[in-house]
Amino acid sequence: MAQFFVLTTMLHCSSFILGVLLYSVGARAHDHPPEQATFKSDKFQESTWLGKYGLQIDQPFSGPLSFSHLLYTRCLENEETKFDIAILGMPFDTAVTYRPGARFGPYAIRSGSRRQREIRGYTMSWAKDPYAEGVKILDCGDVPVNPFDNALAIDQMEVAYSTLLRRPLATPEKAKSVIHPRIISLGGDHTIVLPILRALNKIHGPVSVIHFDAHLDTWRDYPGGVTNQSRVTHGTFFAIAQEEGLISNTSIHAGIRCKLGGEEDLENDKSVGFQLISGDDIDDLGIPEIIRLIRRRIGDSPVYLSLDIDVLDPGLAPATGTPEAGGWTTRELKRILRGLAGLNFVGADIVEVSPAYDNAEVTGIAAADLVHDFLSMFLSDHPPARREARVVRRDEL
Ligand SMILES: [Mn+2]
Repeated sequence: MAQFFVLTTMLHCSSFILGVLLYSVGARAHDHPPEQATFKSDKFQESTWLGKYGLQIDQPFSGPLSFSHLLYTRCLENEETKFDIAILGMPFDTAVTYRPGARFGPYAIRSGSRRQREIRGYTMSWAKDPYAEGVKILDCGDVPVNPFDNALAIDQMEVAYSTLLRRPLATPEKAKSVIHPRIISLGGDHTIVLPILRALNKIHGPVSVIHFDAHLDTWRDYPGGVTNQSRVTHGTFFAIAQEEGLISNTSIHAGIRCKLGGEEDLENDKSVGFQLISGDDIDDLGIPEIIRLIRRRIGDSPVYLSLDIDVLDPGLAPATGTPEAGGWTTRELKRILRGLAGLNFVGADIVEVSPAYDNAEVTGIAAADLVHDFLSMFLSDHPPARREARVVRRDEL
């Protein structure tokens, strides 16, 4: 008992001493005035925000959400709005075979782009800043797709795309051979490409397709589908596009690795007009050969690029509807995209980003970065020269 008394007295004493110490530290801090910012010139004596700080850009982590902080414009309704390249969201996800949620893809890609902005768009890999080329790039908002009626939603997407495609260019003098605005669509599940191809067909006729994906997306039908509308899915839209004469027979897939019904799926795929580069080909052929094969297949024809985020390994892009193990890395894909610059691109998309399955925005950030690559690719006449490695010499260490 005596020992207990001694112990508690000691504890009381030590907490008293600690309290006194803390109080004196606090009192000393209050002896000094609060820290004052020091300014470079007298002009910062004003008391209003604008007088003192003037116009400031939003921080990367603040402000309304638009792609790379571009002006968010409702281009479909503002009929006078002109642009050369439009970012357009298509939040449609009601034709998927597995995990839904890609309706939040445009939101996730815009959110993943928050550290990107017009004043900081230069990349060493492209040796280019797409925002410094004198062309007008706008975030044109989202198509207000109906979430209950797929036929209606698909018509809305086609009409929206056609509407923007028919706008005159904002800076035709910069456009070289491009006559119509180019649209980068943010999906949405992959079905959005059917209305896009329908709209493109009215302007360009049949186009070739470069298709990055883990899956073929050329099924003729989905098992159990007994109505015409049930044929229209994110796994069948290319077959429907081919039947409608929207795509030429010089298209190509890259990154394919999904399980198939058998060899007959590959035969059918060929009949839809696609050559195939598999996921494994990145090891067996290498990136330069993959680029060469794609360029040889496409030639000078008008080409549409469709990028399903599931071409990436699920470890690097987990937030997608139908993930497949063993995919490409983001870096590999970016290098292939650089090799495609100079082809006759009429449009591009990035689809199947489904952020409910994301971790730390990994997928949204990767997708936003790929959209930045699309912009550089659209605005480059040829692939960038490989940058010489910057070797750090011993005497520089
Ligand atoms: Mn797909």
